[in-house]
Amino acid sequence: MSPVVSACLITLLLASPAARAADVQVTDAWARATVPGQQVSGAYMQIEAGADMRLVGVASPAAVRVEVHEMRMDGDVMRMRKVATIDLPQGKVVVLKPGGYHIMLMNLKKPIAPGDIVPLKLELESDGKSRTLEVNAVARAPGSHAPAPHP
Ligand SMILES: [Cu+2]
Repeated sequence: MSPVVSACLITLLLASPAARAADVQVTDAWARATVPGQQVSGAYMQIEAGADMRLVGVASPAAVRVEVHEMRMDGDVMRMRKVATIDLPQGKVVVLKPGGYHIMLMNLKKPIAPGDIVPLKLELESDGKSRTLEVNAVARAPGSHAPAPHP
């Protein structure tokens, strides 16, 4: 790896809220801040697992219900569906982002303001064993160019 690339990586890691548990690395975890009246939000992050595993669920004290969703283009139509699991292959960075996989926070207990911390508990499964990984997503302003969370 070139020194330039290494320096960039270090900068990225320092700039992102990172969580590590044994062999899983989560970076750039963020949630979308809400506008008044909004009951749902989305959370996003990058996950790199050091061994094959799966994300099988997410919980959060910020929402009554939390689901893992996927959005994808079906022809010209953007469709969303709930997924039971997301595969996290060893060494591959799996990106949860607006328009793709995301964590859907439903029936929010209170509004989310930019800068708020949204705690998330990821349920991971590998080799028949499950464990949880706690991640703090930092709320960002809702007015980004990314697609808004759907109800
Ligand atoms: Cu969704």
